[in-house]
Amino acid sequence: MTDTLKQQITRKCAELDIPLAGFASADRWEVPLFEPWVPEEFRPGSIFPEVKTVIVIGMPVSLPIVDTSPSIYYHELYRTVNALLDQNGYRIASFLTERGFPSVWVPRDGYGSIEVLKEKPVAFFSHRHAAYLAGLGNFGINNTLLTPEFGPRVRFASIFTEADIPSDTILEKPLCIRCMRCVNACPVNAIDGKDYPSGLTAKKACATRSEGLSKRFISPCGICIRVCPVGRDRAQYHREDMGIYDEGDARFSPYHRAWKHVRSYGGR
Ligand code: B12
Repeated sequence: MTDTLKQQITRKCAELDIPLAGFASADRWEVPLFEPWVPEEFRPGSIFPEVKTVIVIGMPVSLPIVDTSPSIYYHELYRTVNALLDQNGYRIASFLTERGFPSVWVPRDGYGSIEVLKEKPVAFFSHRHAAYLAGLGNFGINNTLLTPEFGPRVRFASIFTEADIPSDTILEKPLCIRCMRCVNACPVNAIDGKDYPSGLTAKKACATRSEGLSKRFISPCGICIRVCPVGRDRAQYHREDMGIYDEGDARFSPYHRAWKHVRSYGGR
């Protein structure tokens, strides 16, 4: 039996070491699932009118490196994962286009600089909403998309394709346990503690912090994704005990020493 296109794409993702891939019909953006919903001009059909399906790929940021953030170490990881996401998104779009299904990738971010974001903290397409509609996870109080595999420690890119591919099931059961660790840990009090989407991140405060860190070569911040207890990556890296973030907990002093060491080099 020949593979379906969905199976071929899933296999291609496995070959590219992409652990998460989900599929959402572009029609899913047309039925608001909560308010405020994605404004019309930000939907796939407004950006690439031929689109039938959005494929979302997710690549993790490794927990032990995120644990050192803000640091040059997380900064380098962020840049590396970003480059891989964009290259892989481009490759999958080319793979489909060559097989007769015109496709384009959407870069993982899509903004020129943090100065631009401070004026207008919005990109032309939201990967978090795409990942949600493609069944990869659901929103946490920290305003990111939490996944069963990596909690919020995963970055996304999307592919718009003319191919009509069956959608994945949206994950209804909330993953966020409302522990409020992200709210309490945010150094600029940007997270208000309400459930998404009524809860909002103070985008300007968050972007301004990121700007400061960027001047020191240690952006982005990442603290709200670091302290999230959700995600199987915690067990994978043996970091399930959240006492690790209590700097006074002597059981974890080797970790605290390691973070202090890493943070002391490579940035300002
Ligand atoms: C701009 C941006 C930022 C800004 C603003 C953050 C914010 N809260 O929006 C800053 C620099 C502060 C930032 C910070 C971070 N970011 Co950021 N960021 C983005 C970016 C580039 C665009 C987001 C966007 O504009 N989406 C489009 C709009 C339509 O969506 P929206 O803002 O959610 O709008 C909704 C509501 O506001 C509402 N709405 C109501 N009224 C109106 C009016 C208008 C005009 C609009 C447009 C919308 C709107 O409608 C929308 C639908 O519900 C995305 C990449 C991308 N292109 O998706 C990454 C992204 C969201 N960031 C990401 C991450 C990880 C972070 C950080 C953790 C830093 C880090 N990298 O370590 C922090 C987390 C901050 C937080 N807790 O929210 C990841 C999230 C991954 C995940 N698992 O969810 C993304 C998806 C990047 C990626 N490719 O993976 N980010």
